[in-house]
Amino acid sequence: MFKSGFITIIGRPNVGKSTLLNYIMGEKLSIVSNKPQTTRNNIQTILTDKEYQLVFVDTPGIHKPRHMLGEYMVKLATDSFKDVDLIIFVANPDVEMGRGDEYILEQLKDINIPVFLVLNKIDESTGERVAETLKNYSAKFDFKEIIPISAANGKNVDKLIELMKENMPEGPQYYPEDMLTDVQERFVVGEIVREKALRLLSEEVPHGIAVDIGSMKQNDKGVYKIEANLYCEKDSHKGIIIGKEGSMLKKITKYAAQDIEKLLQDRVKLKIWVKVKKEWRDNPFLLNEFGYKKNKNNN
Ligand SMILES: Nc1nc2c(ncn2[C@@H]2O[C@H](COP(=O)(O)OP(=O)(O)OP(=O)(O)O)[C@@H](O)[C@H]2O)c(=O)[nH]1
Ligand SMILES: [Mg+2]
Repeated sequence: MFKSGFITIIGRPNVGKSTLLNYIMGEKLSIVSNKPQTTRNNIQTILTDKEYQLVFVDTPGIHKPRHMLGEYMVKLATDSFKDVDLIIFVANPDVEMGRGDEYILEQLKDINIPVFLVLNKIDESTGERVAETLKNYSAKFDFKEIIPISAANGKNVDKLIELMKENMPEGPQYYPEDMLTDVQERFVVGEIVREKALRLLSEEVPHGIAVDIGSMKQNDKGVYKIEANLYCEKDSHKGIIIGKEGSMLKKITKYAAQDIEKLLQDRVKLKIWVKVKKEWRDNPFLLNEFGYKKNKNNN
């Protein structure tokens, strides 16, 4: 009997949803940073073996939006609850349960889908803290399973996958067995550039960044020539992103090219153009341009 199903991974920003997804897949398909609101699109990944196909959805962290981009992100995450077989709610035992978590749990009460509570980052926490958080959350919601894990070192992740499988209905193989994700290479390349910017820049600068891949072509020698446009919101931000004598942009380009080479398994020549688009995060036309599209994602 073949089992399959859709599993969404939700939670507040920065709890480690994308790290967990990458660990499960054994491959880096979703970008990760220590800044909240790293993930902006729903990213589907597919894990297939002889008996199961699990289709995961990594979602943006649910937060109180302050601009149209944030509204779009939160809507993607909350829409992901609807057509799934299992919901993985990720929380951090070292962060107090807040209004954000209660808001999410309220929404989950109305739908009849099993929910697992995954307490992540236990490598950074204490047994008491985990036990206490577990108690606080259980008082608010009837979770089907509660699993403390570390997505960073993989502790208990195998157990989590087993429990996921147990909760899958009988079903078809939705996707070909060698398909890992529904997002295109070009999208992942843009995300890698954005990840390096997120990691290297600070304060409000990285949150106002969008990346669009202008062109990506492989020449006769197998080298990928990639041109990326990196958009920011202010002239002052552009200066920071380029840095003194171009030093920051050089770093972003170097680290991004290294990761893109790993992804494409070939040499990469990356050129990044920094451009200013004032307040794009509140501009419906530009949001659409940058791929934050209603009804359609990741293309
Ligand atoms: N120590 C520790 N750090 C972790 C663990 N899981 C994730 N992190 C770190 O937590 C930070 C956030 O991780 P992400 O995977 O980007 O979190 P996210 O929930 O996807 O965040 P958003 O996309 O912003 O909603 C990164 O710096 C990760 O390296 C863990 O198990 N242990
Ligand atoms: Mg994420």
